[in-house]
Amino acid sequence: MTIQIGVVMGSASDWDTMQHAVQILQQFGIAYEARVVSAHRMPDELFAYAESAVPRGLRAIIAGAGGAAHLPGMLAAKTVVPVLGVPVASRHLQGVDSLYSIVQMPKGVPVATFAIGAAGAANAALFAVALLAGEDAALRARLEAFRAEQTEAACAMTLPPAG
Ligand code: RP5
Repeated sequence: MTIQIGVVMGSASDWDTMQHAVQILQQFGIAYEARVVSAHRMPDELFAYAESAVPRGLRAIIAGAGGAAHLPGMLAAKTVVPVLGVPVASRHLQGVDSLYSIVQMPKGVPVATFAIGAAGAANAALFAVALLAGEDAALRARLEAFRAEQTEAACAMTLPPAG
């Protein structure tokens, strides 16, 4: 099966967050790969990964990193495959540094940036599913069913008495 979505992260310590993206891809039966590609510790591998994305047929790359999070931007600099950036919560600045690093791409090289942490990772994967669903009616139906389930759950919510 051709890998459609790449999930990369700057460190194994990002996995707690990034596994939420992988869980969604698994749930929707998307062919994915997940690996560590550190921007500052393995820049040659980062370039090689980005340069291989088009020839390998990747449809999107979900890239998570924390701190001075160069990984998504540098991947985007080296490929036209859409890069979905996930800011990982950092030890000292709680991921605000990661968010700013990823979201503030200068004009011309975009990175689609998601929320800090697990919600961002899951949403990046759901966004990738939506991209693929544009050309896959069965996948689109599964995505619509997923959304309908959330609607049902929200409609069924009740609140406890006040006080
Ligand atoms: C970044 O530095 C990684 O994305 C990670 O979020 C952060 C800390 O990395 P480790 O020191 O845990 O390897 O490159």
